[in-house]
Amino acid sequence: MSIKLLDGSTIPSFLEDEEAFESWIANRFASLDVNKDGNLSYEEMMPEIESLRVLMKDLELDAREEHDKTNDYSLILKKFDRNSNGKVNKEDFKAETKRIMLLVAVRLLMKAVENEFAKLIVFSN
Ligand SMILES: [Ca+2]
Ligand SMILES: [Ca+2]
Repeated sequence: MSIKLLDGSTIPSFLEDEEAFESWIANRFASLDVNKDGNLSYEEMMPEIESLRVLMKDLELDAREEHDKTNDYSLILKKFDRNSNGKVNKEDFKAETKRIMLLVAVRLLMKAVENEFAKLIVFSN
């Protein structure tokens, strides 16, 4: 399942379904953990970071300019690696993914509301 396929209203129910979320996280983690040591190195995190960057940019969650790309990567990585030991374990991964998905859900709902307002403005003119 891709985060991009979810809309603002399906994300919260998905997060509440602990079993579905847990197994989705486990699959995602396993596919990123190339050397199967149970931790994600910064290198192994790269595909995930890249897709998160794109997603956050799409949703205008990050106002930083393109030239700040390296900074973006390390900022996102730092948030995942909560105890700063250079590795992201499954609990770190789960907690931060959940946080980001909630952020995305809120942003999608805000966008939906903005679109509704835009329609009202068009109709009233
Ligand atoms: Ca690994
Ligand atoms: Ca860590």
